[in-house]
Amino acid sequence: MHNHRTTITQFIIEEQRHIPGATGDFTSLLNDVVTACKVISNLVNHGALVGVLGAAGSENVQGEDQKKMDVISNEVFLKSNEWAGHLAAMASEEMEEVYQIPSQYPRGKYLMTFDPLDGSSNIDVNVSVGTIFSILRCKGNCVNPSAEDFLQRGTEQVCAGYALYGPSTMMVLTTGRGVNGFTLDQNIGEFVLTHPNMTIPADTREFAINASNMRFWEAPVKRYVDECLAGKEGARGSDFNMRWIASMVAEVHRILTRGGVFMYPLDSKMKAKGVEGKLRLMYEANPMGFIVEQAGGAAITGQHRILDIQPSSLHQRVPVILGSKNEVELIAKYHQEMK
Ligand code: AHM
Ligand code: MG
Repeated sequence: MHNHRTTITQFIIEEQRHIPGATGDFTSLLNDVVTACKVISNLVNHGALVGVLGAAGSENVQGEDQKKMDVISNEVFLKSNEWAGHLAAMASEEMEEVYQIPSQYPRGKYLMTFDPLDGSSNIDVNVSVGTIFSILRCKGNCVNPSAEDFLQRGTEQVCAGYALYGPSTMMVLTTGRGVNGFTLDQNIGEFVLTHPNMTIPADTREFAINASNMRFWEAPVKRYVDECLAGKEGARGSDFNMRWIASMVAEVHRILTRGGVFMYPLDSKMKAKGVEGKLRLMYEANPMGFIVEQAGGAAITGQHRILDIQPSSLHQRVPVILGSKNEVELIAKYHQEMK
């Protein structure tokens, strides 16, 4: 007999049946997000063949050099999601201001934030990159929402997800009822449920941090990493492994698959510049925090749970420490003890 596989569309429609009063709007919005990710996946996959590698020659709002694919992916996401009438507005890592839905289209009841191509420094060297998105309800002015309308805590997210453009293209999603992973079957052009109910093991012996910043780290992070590096002979009594891909999506995906801890902590170099972290709250830390918690892990700044932060601006940065629960709790304890 033919082996039926659940497509992402079927999965989302079945999920929607659990949401009282759902109208189908959300299902349709997610379908448009999925389409955008398939388009980006196709472009990333063809790389130099379609002329999308290299620098765009511009800077984004954060003063970072944009890659051609940063600009193209942003455009793909906007165009795929602006027309259907599900969104009141969008906000992206690549745009300083809120993106208003063009006047010829109806406005909807959701807000979406996204990082169209996370880890884009990896694109030219053919290493995994991804797309991250977070969906919120529009609670205030849904005609021309302002940045303030987006400033909701991570606990308010209706849905968060990422697409990973790696050896396979995958989509990982949560609507607050666990985490599920889908793999793109290029032959039929559909994401298929391959990783139901993803969970993060509570314990791990693997950590990820950019060690070139070691001399700037604060004491609790330095203590944690020193103890990992000391291995069997040290305080932890166990050898640890280390990874750093410089693509948060790939990093989080590894942690969802086999456990681990990811850290981009606050350091003295950032403090001297008056910045609060490297990663952005609204379209990196919150969606990833939601996914990680839904998979049984934890996500903190060091001092606080990420999802509890009351955002103060659209492009706010925060320190991020996430992954296997027991390790994240240990790092939180070091922050408490060394206050
Ligand atoms: P981006 O959104 O501009 O690509 O930056 C975010 C990325 C994360 O994916 C990754 O964890 C981090 O920046 C890597 O930073 P570094 O280059 O300092 O190692
Ligand atoms: Mg990013």
